[in-house]
Amino acid sequence: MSVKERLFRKSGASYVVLIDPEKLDQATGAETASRCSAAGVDALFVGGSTSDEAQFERVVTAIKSTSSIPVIIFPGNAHQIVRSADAVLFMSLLSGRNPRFLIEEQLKGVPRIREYGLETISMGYLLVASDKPSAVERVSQTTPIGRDDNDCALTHALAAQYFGMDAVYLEGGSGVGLPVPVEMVRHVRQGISIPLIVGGGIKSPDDAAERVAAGANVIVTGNVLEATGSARLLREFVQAVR
Ligand code: 1GP
Repeated sequence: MSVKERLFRKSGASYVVLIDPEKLDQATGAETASRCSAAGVDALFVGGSTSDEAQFERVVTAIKSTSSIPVIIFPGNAHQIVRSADAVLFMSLLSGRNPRFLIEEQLKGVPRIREYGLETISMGYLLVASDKPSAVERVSQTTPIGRDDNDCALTHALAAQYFGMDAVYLEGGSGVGLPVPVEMVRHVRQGISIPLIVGGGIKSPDDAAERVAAGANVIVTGNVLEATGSARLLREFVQAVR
């Protein structure tokens, strides 16, 4: 079964944990992956703002050597395409108008994806405004979609679908105070037929469950588990999403 088929279940939603190799060493990365796997987390996204390629590769390799959980690169730039991963999100920041993140970084990544034979999961990445500017907004220098602009979000999501992309990601931004509004998740879900990933600022199993009820196919969390590291909270997230 491909990583894509495992990520986008035929029934029920998936829960993914985001790991940033800049914030942990190999041992901690491997330990976190084992804990996620034991709790029933469906996959790991590995990505971040770092461009330290060697550190990125070390953490992914350590995770793969200790755990069978699928590792999917969620690249911040083309340097984060590494051989040891299972798949890569081939994503375009469609909500922005910065050519670097629409197509330029992707072109830089193509030769390595080809060389390593990595599975690609194509994704329209849509940044949604929160209570404060997110790191993605700062780094990409793009304007997010307004929190109440449901039609703008849907139009962009449909553009991803019409391009033939595998999925849409509604991103609130890592570590923000307010996740993507439930109403926006519902509006986009009702208008598209491809899988919908939602992440950024999700802090509780209830936050996650509300977005699954509104139609999210995949929920992504990062900071909440980095802060607590709690195995119980991990299991609660798995239960809430399923
Ligand atoms: C960021 O959606 C992810 O791309 C995770 O965000 O760290 O806020 O959970 P958080």
